[in-house]
Amino acid sequence: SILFEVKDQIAFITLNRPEKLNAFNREMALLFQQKLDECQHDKNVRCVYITGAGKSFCAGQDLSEVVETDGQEVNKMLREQYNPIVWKIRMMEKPVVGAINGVAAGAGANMALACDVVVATKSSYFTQAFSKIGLVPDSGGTFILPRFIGWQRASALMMLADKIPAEEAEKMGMLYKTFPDEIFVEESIKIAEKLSHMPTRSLALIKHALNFSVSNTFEQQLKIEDVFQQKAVETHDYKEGVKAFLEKRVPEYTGE
Ligand code: LHQ
Repeated sequence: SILFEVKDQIAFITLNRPEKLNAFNREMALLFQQKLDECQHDKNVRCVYITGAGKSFCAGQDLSEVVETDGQEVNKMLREQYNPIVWKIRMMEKPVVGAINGVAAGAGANMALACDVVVATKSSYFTQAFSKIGLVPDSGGTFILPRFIGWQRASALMMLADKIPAEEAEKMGMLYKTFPDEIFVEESIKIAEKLSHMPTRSLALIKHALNFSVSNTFEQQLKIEDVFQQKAVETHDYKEGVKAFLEKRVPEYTGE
């Protein structure tokens, strides 16, 4: 249910249940986590690229498997399946590209939002599908979405469960860029390639500084910048970056 390949320091994770629009069953959720862990620990991986097989990104939970689910079971699902996925994406010390190649619904939409650089095909769309079936947005959606697009729009999207075309989502601030479908794979991989050659430690620190910024005061955040900048200047890539700049050449970053 998950395809995984590491190529030129990019880990490609493909959600692969296309007949179900890549909806999650337990196996897929656990495998996804395993692959995210592998990406975190493999020094050869300097960027993670997440996409869906076929014509969709992910339709959220496979609803055919939760017909009789009770509160306790849902609690187990969130603790063991969904929460760890978005947590691992946010904690990953490397950039994660969300390559949204079709519908992103429910937990699938909110996982997409958790990625560091989200790009989408023009024909894709997002839907906070939860309320349509009597549920609450999960997978971090109630945290991330209002911070991206503002309380009012988040509130409306979560209540109405409207389908938001990618270009509109881009204008709202839910994602970085959209590309025409024909050039999407090529263009989104270019972004992953660029990130995989950048100073990985710096990108990880940027990511964590942003993680902290959502709950810190300005004063606390200035301290975070101080501490993180100290870490950044001690990396090989910083030294290489400055040296290459002064020598007017292209830097060779190692991710260390
Ligand atoms: C699916 C699904 C799907 C199964 C399409 N499941 N089969 C947490 C805790 C506990 C419980 C529940 O969930 C969660 C987290 C969540 O993610 S809740 C939200 C779950 N997701 C949804 O509610 C979305 C349901 N799907 C849809 O609304 C539509 O399918 C979308 C808008 C995604 C796509 O619409 P269409 O492009 O018109 O495709 P379709 O509806 O015709 O779907 C194609 C097939 O895929 C179809 O099967 P079939 O046998 O008729 O070809 C669907 O039944 C199946 N499918 N999503 N989530």
